[in-house]
Amino acid sequence: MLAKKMETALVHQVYEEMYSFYLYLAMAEYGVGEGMPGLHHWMRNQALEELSHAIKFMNYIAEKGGKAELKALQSPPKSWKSAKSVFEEALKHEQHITDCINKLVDLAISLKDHSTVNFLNWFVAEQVEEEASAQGVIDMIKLTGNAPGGMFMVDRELAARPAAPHPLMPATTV
Ligand code: OFO
Repeated sequence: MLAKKMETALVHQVYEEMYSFYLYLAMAEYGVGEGMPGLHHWMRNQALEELSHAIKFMNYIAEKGGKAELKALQSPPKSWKSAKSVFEEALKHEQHITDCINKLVDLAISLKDHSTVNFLNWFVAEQVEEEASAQGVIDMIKLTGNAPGGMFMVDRELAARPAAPHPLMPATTV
């Protein structure tokens, strides 16, 4: 059983993960508009990962006897000035998510909720990867983006991202 404060904070994280899903879907649409199929593919797969994160939180809340009441999502931005600014915003967003996860861990520790600390540790590790992958694309754009055909090469790299696992697969844990 979760403390009410912990349950409310975890349910809010479902919102954060769903907004991440929505934000990355919007960024994928930027790729369609700019003729960058690789960026579209990369962001669609990132969005699917975020959906799987939301489901992971929902499953855990359910396992602990709680209920994730879903809130309305805020609209994501519609446009960016460049592919680089898309990934800079993605990195900023991931830093915000890292902060959210750290605050959840702090709360779970203060409540001596060991199972929630254990659950959240997966996300602590995941955030290192999430920030590094957005930073990696920014670095690649800085290195090659201004060269002739540079963005074409970047887009080809983005297209090589492996497909995300089915986002509803974690549902097997309930
Ligand atoms: Fe991007 O890691 Fe979840 O939100």
